Amino acid sequence: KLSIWMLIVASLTGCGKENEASRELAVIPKPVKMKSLGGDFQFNEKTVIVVSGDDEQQIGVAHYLSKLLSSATGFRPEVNVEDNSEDNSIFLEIDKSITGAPGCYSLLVTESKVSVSAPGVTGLFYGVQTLRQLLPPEIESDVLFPDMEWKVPAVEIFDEPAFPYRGLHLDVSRHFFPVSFIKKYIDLLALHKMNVFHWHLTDDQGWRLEIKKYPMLQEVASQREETLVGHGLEEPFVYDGKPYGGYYTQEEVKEVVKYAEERFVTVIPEIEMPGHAQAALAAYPHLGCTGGPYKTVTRWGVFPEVFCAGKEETFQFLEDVLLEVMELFPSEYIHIGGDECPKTRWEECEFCQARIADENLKNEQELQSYFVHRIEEFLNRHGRSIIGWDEIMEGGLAPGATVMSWQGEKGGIQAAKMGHNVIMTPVSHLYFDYYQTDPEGEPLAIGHFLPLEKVYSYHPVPDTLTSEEAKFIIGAQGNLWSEYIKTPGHAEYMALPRAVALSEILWTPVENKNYNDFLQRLDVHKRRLNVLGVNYFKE
Ligand code: TNX
Repeated sequence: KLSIWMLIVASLTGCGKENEASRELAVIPKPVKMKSLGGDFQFNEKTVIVVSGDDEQQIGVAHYLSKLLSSATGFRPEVNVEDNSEDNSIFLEIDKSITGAPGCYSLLVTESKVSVSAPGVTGLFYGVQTLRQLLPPEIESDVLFPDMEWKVPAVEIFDEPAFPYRGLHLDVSRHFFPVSFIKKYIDLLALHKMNVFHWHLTDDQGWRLEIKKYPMLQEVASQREETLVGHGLEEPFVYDGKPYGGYYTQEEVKEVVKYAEERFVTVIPEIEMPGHAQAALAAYPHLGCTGGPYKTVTRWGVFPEVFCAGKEETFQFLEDVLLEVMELFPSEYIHIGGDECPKTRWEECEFCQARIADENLKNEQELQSYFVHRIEEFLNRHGRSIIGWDEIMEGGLAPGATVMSWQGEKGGIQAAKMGHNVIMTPVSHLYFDYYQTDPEGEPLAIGHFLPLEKVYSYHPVPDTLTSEEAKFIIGAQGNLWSEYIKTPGHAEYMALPRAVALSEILWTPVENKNYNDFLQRLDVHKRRLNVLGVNYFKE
C-alpha cells in the first residue's frame, strides 16, 4: 500500500518528521493544548516521585504511578512528600492557580524533570494517564524489559475535558462477566480519561447483585434454565440447554467500587424498573400483577411481565433493595432503568387500575410516571438523584431526573429544553453491540452497523439547542448490551476501539477533532492495547 514514491515524497516534504512527532505524542484523547519542546526526559532507576502534600488521595495517585512504572522497568520509584531533589523527579503538585473544567491539569516534561500540576487530584490522575501514554507501550507490560530506554518526549500540555460525564456501560445480565474483567474494563476507562462505569446489573435474563434481605434474588433470579446461543434465519432460536447464572456478592461489589474510585471512575448501578424485571419476579412472584409463576427469561427481547405498579409490596421491595444499593454505591446517581415497559399487565390488573383511580391518573403512561416519581422521591430523601432511559418522560418526567437518551437524540433534546440534565447515548452512534464492519465473518451481533468513523463523528450537543439549553447535555456514553457477547474477549472486541473514539468525543474540543489524525494516533495506541492484552477489533 505504501509505495516507495510516497516515502520519497514524504521525506522531501518533511511529512515524515511531522508523522514522527505525532507518533511520539500519540495521546488519546487528544490534549487541548500540546507543544513539543524537543529532547526528552529519561526515566531511570534514580527517578523519584515527589508529591506536594500528604493528602491521602494525592499519595494514592503517586503510588498508582509508581506501580505503573515498576513492572516493565524493574525500577520502583520512591514516593517522597519532601522535595529534596530537583532533578530526575516526577512532581505531582496541587496548584490552585490552574483553572479549567474539573479534571484539568498541566504537564511539563523537560530533560531534567516532569511536573504534573492540577487544582485537584482528579487532574493529577489524568496528567499521569497522559504521561503514561507518552512512555513506550512496553511500560504496560508485566514482564521486565531490561534494555529498554524509558524516554518521555519533552512537551508542554494544558488539558481539560469538554464534558463532565464520560461513560461506558456494560450489561452483565444477559451474560455475566467476572470481577477480574470488570476491573480490566475500569482500567480501560481510566486509560482514556473516562469517568463513569454504568453497571447494568438487573434485567429479565438475570439479577446479578446480592441483596441480603431478598436471598431468592441470588438463588432464583441470578439463574436461568438455559442459554440462547444464537439465532439464524433457518433456525430462529438455538439453545444450549445448559443452566446459566452468576451474581456479584456485596463484598465483590465493594471491591469494584473501591478499585474504580482509585481510578477516578464513578460506578453507577442500574436496577431496572418497572420493566425488564422478570428475573426478580421469578424470585418473588407476588411482585407481578398476575402473581406468577414466572421464570428468568432465556431469550432476548421485551417481555410483558413487569413490576406491579398497584401493589404496595412492589415499592417496599424496591426501597429495601435500593437501601442496600445505596450502601454499596456512593454515586450521586442511581440508574432506575425505565425503558421498554409494556403496559398490558397493568391494563388487566385490579391493583393497577385501583391505583390509577385513587391517584387520579389518566392512563398507564401516567402510572409509570407515578412509579418513577415515587422512586425518585425515595432516593432524593436519601440524598441521591435518578437517571432513567428516555421512556421515563412518558406520562410526565420526574422533577429532578437525568435523562439517558437512547432512542436517538429526541428525548434528550426535549429534556434539555425542560431544564433536565441529559446523557446522550443514541443507538445511531453509541451502541457498541452493533456490527463494526461487514457482518460476513464477524461474530453474531444484534444487528445494525456502527463503524468507528461514525462513532468519532458524533457530537453530543445537537445544533437545535440554544447555548443555555446545551449546558444540560452533561456528556455521553457508549452502551454494550451483552445478548450476543459471552466472554470478556468478545466484550473487548466490541467495545474497542469504538470506546477509544468516544473518549475523544467527550474530552477534546469539537474544533480540534480530526479523524485522520485520530487514526494515526490510534495506530500507535494499539501497540499499548496489545501489551495490555486487549482483544480490540482489528480492521
Ligand atoms: C434496547 S437500550 C434495550 C436493551 C437491549 C438493547 C440491544 C435500552 C434502554 N434497552 O434492553 O439490550 O436494545 O441493543
